[in-house]
Amino acid sequence: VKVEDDPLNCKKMCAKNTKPFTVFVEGNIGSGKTTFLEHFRRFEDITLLTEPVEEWRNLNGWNLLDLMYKDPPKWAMTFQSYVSLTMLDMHRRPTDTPVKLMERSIFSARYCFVEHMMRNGTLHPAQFAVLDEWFRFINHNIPIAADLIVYLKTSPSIVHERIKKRARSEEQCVPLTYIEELHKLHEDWLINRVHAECPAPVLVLDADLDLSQITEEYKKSEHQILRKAV
Ligand code: DGT
Repeated sequence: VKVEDDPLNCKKMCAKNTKPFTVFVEGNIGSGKTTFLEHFRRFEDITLLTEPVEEWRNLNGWNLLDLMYKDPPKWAMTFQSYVSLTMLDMHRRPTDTPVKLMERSIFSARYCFVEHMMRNGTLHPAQFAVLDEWFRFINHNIPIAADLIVYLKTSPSIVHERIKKRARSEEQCVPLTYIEELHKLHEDWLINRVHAECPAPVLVLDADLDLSQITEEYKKSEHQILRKAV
């Protein structure tokens, strides 16, 4: 894809952005990303952007997340297209605080979820190629700020239990093998660095701990995140 100018007008959109210190919170399904974000709600001067799962569950009345789990070959492409759009919206959203905390990113969508769907054949190679071209186009032409990644590292068996307990209706049939494969893809991206690209330094936290102990673990990241907020 060759881009001459600034077709998406992102320079103008950027001018409104205050360039906050931007943190992506990453980790397997059920690793506690939302809980981590909630931990920072008590502090001032931080914008929290939780993942748009509710938008994925209701696009003009359609539950894309459910359609994707029920018939992956038919709906994966549609679902991932919409995930990319909603993620890009979060990346581009201007803030008036010095710190912005985001649940996931366009990078985990590509390197974990789309990668998985490509490897297991859920996405046809042609569908994968289109999603990958969109990702490259966005990545090269739209500024996506990233200053730190907090990786909530977990054991697949522990998050699998949590997913069963929280009983989100769409996730009832999620097998342990899927969680193990997603775990490996997060590790490859954030720890083993198999993709050329990791957009920011990675802080790894032990997110296996249960709720009574996890606050102490979350506090380990406060220094790096909050010093930008003062
Ligand atoms: P948490 O707070 O760590 O428990 O986070 P979750 O599990 O609410 O959020 P997440 O992003 O790990 O999973 C959201 C659901 O969407 C989950 O069923 C997996 C599914 N999913 C499929 N493809 C994608 C994708 O590209 N991105 C994300 N974020 N989720 C996807």
